[in-house]
Amino acid sequence: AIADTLLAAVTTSSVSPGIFGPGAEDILRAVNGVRILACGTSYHAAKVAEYWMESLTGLPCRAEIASEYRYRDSVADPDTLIVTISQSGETRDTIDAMIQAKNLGHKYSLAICNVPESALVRTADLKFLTRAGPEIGVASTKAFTTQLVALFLLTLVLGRLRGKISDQQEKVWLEQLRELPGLVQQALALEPQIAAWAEHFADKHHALFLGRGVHYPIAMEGALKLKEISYIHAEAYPAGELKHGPLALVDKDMPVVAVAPNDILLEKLKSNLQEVRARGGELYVFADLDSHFTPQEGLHLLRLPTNAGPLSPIVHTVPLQILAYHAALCKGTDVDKPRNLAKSVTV
Ligand code: F1P
Repeated sequence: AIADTLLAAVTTSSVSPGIFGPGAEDILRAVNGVRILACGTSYHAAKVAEYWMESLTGLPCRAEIASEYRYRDSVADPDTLIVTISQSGETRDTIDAMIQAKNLGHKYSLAICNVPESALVRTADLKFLTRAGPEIGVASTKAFTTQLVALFLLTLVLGRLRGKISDQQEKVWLEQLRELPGLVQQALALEPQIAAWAEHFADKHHALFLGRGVHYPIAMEGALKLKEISYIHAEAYPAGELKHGPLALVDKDMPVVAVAPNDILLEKLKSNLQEVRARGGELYVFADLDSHFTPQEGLHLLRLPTNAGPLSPIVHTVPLQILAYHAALCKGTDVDKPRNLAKSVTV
């Protein structure tokens, strides 16, 4: 019953939260793939969805940077759903990428957006409003986590319409979605410890963020937040790529942040982290409550709640946002109005 209610809400309702627009359910039934276009933080949400979509719905899914896609002659499959994501709904690159997709032959578009009256929402065939409320600052934070929730719901609906997600499985995930605010609260409670970590970042010029699988885009988002508001240069790498280049940079002056949930990739990640330690890199690890780490010098560890399954990327986002915030406070930068950045990039 819960699953059916959700399905109805997100396919036919004109009331938030739901996917609405003419023929929404028929369109979602007809699509044979998903291509997601977005910029900045919203692009990182798209990258998370790429993992969710392919593993939970079986639909091919590709996330692309809208500012690149809009200028390229991509091959269009008309039945591939174009999903655009934007906090502001006014990002020129994202709007033009959606128009480009239509010109290339894509039949259907869906906008996931925080601002109902925005140009992006007006242009898309289907709309999914996140209604996170306005971001106070320039950097997108709560918009990102709600974009992820919307993308997870879209994944559930597409998976269910394709018979890939059972009623029972859907019930479990919906229950986990209901528990999400409590898990985020627990992550927020780590703020004092994260603030103490941030002091170690304030005098550094570079930081490296590592993650694997669906948490690699979360590492990307952590690096972007640190760059945007503290002006510390930060890069994110999938941890398995360390040995293909970035290991050359590791030394004691470049903190290495690891997104380390207790999932099937944890053991692989741990061996990547040992490679960092062996070269004198200081590790700042966000683990889950139920994962085992042997204490060692140079390994700073904080524990989030027990692993949240497919919703883990949402929980793991929060401490990275707090880390960037406190690093910025330590450096005295303006967290709400970072230099050179605009709230929405309309040109
Ligand atoms: C995209 C974005 C933000 C970033 C900054 C500049 O915005 O890159 O992710 O934090 O505000 O714009 P949007 O399309 O999600 O509104």
